[in-house]
Amino acid sequence: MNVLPPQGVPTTLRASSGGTFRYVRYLSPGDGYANVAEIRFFGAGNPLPPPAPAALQATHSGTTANLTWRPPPSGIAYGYDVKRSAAFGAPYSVIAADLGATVFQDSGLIPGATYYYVVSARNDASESPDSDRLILNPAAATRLSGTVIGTDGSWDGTSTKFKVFDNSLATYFDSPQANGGWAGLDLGSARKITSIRYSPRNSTANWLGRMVGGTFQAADNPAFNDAVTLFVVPVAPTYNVLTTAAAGDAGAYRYVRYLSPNGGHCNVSEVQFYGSSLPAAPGGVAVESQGATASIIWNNVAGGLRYRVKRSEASGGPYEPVGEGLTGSPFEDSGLDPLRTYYYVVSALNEAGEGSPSAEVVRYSSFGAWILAAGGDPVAVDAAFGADLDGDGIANGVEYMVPAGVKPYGTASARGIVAMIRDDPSVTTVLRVSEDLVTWTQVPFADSEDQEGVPAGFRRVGRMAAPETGESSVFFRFEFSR
Ligand SMILES: [Ca+2]
Ligand SMILES: [Ca+2]
Repeated sequence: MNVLPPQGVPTTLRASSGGTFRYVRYLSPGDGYANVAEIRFFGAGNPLPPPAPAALQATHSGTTANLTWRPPPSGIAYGYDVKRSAAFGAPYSVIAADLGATVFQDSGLIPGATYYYVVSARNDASESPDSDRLILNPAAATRLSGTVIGTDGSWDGTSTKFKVFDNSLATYFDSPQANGGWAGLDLGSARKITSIRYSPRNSTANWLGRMVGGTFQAADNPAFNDAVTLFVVPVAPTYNVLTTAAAGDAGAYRYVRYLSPNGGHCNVSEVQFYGSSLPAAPGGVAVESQGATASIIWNNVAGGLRYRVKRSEASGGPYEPVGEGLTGSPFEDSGLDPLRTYYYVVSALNEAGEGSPSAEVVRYSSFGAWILAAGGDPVAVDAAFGADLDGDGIANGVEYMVPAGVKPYGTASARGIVAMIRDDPSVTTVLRVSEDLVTWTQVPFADSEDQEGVPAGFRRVGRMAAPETGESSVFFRFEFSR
């Protein structure tokens, strides 16, 4: 050990030398009195991934932030990766890998800029999930205000719960009761808490321990029944500065508070809650498509920091994300099957999470696009492949597949049929032949050698055969199905 280990949780150390041994021990340093609460030795085998580190928090000043966290509450963790993002929704970068201690100083920051941090734990097996997210310098606009609620009165007649929210580190709450005191806010409506900042009673170090084990909570009722825990103060905090804590990923709640540990008299000089509401669904969503690509556009919404585009091949979903971390419209989707219909929705994200999806927009198949171009509604009954949108006696599918019709083709020695059909593999095309218009026999056909003048998306096909002996006339027909 070369750092002070945290109390109350196991610290895992990587064994430094190989070989096999029968005897193992812990040897105390000088003046250590062999003080240690518990030791466990682990041998060969593959440990499970550890749970995420806990209680990530930071103090910062100027260009430097000092991060601390707690080891995972169980499992084996040899090292820690610190990850940072300088923008909401941007990927995290590992800025420190395989740290042996639960502290890290990040320097070179832009003063006042917002940074996002998570920490993961490692062992020989794998990496833990990321810790709760720490937002350093949360945007001032996301600071929440509300009506102060909590334990009435004070020890000294002046240090009431209102001192917790008066923006002064010099004033603090000193509850008349040692246990169970609390101070909080009624936010007026449910908000998702994204960040917490706090500072202990600003006096001498004597009072700092009174916050250890104190809990930040959120609830949907002022009695805090069934409250959820956002953060537990892990160690005696530094005084005269605000510590920023990672808020647990809970839902949106109207009531938030700091609940004192027993014996703490709810001593705390200042608490700030930050949060957001989920962004609204984007409007103005539309899609333009050309072949295998589609361009999705939308209107950005207030409070939306990033956007997500999701796609499905069925109306109503389920949708899969295809565009992530987008800062705005448009998003270009590619690799599409031109003949398939795709359904898109767009949602906005911010620190509170993902807002409701937009109305669905449709990128039609080429047949659907043809119906649209013909003035029809692709989902209407008369737009079906076998229906007749314009009432001219020719089915939609036939008009779509052979817009120029079918031509007989004959010479002295051979006769047959030729047509320019759409190159749509979702449609099955069959050629049949009959002599009496009663019995129809399927016959093969082939691409013509002459493809000159055939527009993109079509091909010329046909069948040529010599007349059989005694044959008078012969009829051909193409059949299309999908
Ligand atoms: Ca204060
Ligand atoms: Ca028709």
